[in-house]
Amino acid sequence: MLLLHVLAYHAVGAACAGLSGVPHDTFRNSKHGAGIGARDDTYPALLDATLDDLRKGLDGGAFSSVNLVDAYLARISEVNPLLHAVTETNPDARAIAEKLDAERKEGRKDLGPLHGIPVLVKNNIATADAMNTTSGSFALLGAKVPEDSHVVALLRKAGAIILGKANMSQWAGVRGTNIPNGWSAHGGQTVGAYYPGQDPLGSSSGSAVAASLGLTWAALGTETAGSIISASYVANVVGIRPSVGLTSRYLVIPISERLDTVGPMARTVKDAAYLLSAIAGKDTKDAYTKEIPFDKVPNYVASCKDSGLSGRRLGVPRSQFKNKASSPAMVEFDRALKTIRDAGAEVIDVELSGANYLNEHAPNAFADVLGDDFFTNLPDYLSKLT
Ligand SMILES: *[C@@H]1O[C@H](CO)[C@@H](O)[C@H](O)[C@H]1NC(C)=O
Ligand SMILES: CC(=O)N[C@H]1CO[C@H](CO)[C@@H](O)[C@@H]1O
Repeated sequence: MLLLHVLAYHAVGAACAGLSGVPHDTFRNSKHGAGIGARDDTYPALLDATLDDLRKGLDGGAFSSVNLVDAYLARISEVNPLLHAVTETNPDARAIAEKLDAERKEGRKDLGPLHGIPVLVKNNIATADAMNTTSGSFALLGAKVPEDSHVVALLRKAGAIILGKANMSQWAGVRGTNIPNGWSAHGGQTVGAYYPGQDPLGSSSGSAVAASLGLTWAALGTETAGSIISASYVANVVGIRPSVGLTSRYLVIPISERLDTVGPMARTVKDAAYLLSAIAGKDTKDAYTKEIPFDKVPNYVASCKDSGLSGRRLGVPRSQFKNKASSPAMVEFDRALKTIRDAGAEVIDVELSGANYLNEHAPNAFADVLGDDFFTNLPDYLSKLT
């Protein structure tokens, strides 16, 4: 735990207390996880707060969604000049939070699972609000979308507050073959929070750094080839790459319809599962979602229990990462496999014969598919702009 992870800890309750009178510096110097005042001691730092913690605080009246939005925005403005994880914040976030607070106060029984919870989304996921959706490019600054992307519409339906847009590698990494991870013209250079100048990988760089630092409860990223997974592992957060078509790509700035997918990035597996449950499902505007083999989205959260891995079988395609054999990450990888085995799963080595064949006989096939799809999928997105 380095640099910003130890610089400033905001207990949720303390941060909220801070915004209702306690001076900012008081909680800034508070110990990791500690709160200020009796009612705050039961809440962890924003950095560690899970959905269950936040819901408990909101339902119990210890703090409001307005308090949460204020606390997260304060934290974003504190670290963003250094890390550039967030490109824009939502000028309407507070007003939305007020409305959701009022609904909660009415004691309504039909509140969504994310009611009043702030979420950041990657800047290629369209929001039909005051914010821009640019994929990091000035070419799209000021462009208007006809409506929310399907995943954002689902988040709003679940009660989430779209807090802002997370920075990313411009055009999700296809601006050029040799540009820095996490850099975009519109958002600047995202930097990882673990040591000065840390490469955040990408392209969902801002989503990962923001989730890891508690600038938001959790964030959405997108992945074509590694953009959720790699940004997540260097930020020490949980990233899930859903099967293509499990989450709709409608009004998500594309690279390739055959590979793109929208997924959750959060600090715990269970929180990633909550977010995935909120955004998965069929959408008439993304034909790939027709292939989802079930009508009702499974309860991913219910699988987050100690016995969740027992009886499962996982394949490890070792020949695919031969060139990583000497990486220190492999030591941790094998340690993780042991943890997974200890949790009751069977772990076997597998060969991905199709991938091996492609590597050997058509090493450019992957880039060709991306390039071809980008040429048709991007104009299709642009044609929807109003
Ligand atoms: C969106 O971009 C426009 C510039 O075209 C800018 O004026 C506006 O402030 C941006 N929106 C947000 C929320 O930053
Ligand atoms: C919200 C915010 O802090 N946005 C910043 C993101 O990064 C760009 C470029 O570095 C700044 O100009 C924005 O102010």
